[in-house]
Amino acid sequence: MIESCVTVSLVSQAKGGPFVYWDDLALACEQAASMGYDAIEIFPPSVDSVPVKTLRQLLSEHNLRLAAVGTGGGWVLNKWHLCHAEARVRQQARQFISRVIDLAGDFGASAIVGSMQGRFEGEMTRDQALDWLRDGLFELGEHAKQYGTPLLYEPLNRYETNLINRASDAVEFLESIKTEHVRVLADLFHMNIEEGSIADAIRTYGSRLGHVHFVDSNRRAAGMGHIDFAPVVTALKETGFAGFASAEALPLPSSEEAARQTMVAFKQYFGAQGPA
Ligand code: LER
Ligand code: MN
Repeated sequence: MIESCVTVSLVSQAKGGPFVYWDDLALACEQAASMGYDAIEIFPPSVDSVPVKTLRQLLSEHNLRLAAVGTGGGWVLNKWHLCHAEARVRQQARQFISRVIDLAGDFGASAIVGSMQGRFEGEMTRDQALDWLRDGLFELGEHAKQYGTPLLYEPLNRYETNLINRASDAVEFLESIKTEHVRVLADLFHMNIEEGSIADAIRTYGSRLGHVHFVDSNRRAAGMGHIDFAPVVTALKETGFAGFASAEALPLPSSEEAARQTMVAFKQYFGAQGPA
């Protein structure tokens, strides 16, 4: 079964970013539940800043689950990433992600490695950067194993990373990581830029798919851009995907409207109850 999810950013420095809700966890949970969402995904600045007890209470009160926790706060606030030229910074990135895995794992949720994958620049070669990324994802995937939740690796478009942008390259790379605990996060916005066919790319990911950022071509809520969602959803169903389709979209024209519009699209493409 595919479940519905909506994103909440707790990183004020990421303003302008593609998150539906901002800062107010209680309001986000209340509106998400009232619209019929199954879960929320949070993007925190750090593990220590997450109000764990309040989060647990809100989830329970609104019958929501925590689907995933982003790690991009480590990049936004500290410029850490997994293939940084300095070993000390790569280690800080691993520690940051490892702690997010522990936080998310306690909720039965996955951590996401998006911006924290980094990029190569200067003297560094692409192969060197990919070796560091591979080592990092292997170690962190193995760390996630204890929670029974895969680590989610998110290929990004060319303007955000020069490492891996397309499904075919991502699959080849993932096959070189000797762990079962890393799955792909397919973000439809990035894929719209990089793939010839988003539906074919989803089939390429197949059983490696762990999570979807469900959003339109212009990063607005699904239905507000020009992605043809019918073949995308057909491909998701064909692959047997049973994770979360998460609204990671700009809060336009408002958070509430972006959440509502995504739910309209979920119902249109997945059926009356939303994703299923
Ligand atoms: C960044 O563009 C993105 O899509 C996020 O999900 C990664 O943290
Ligand atoms: Mn994304």
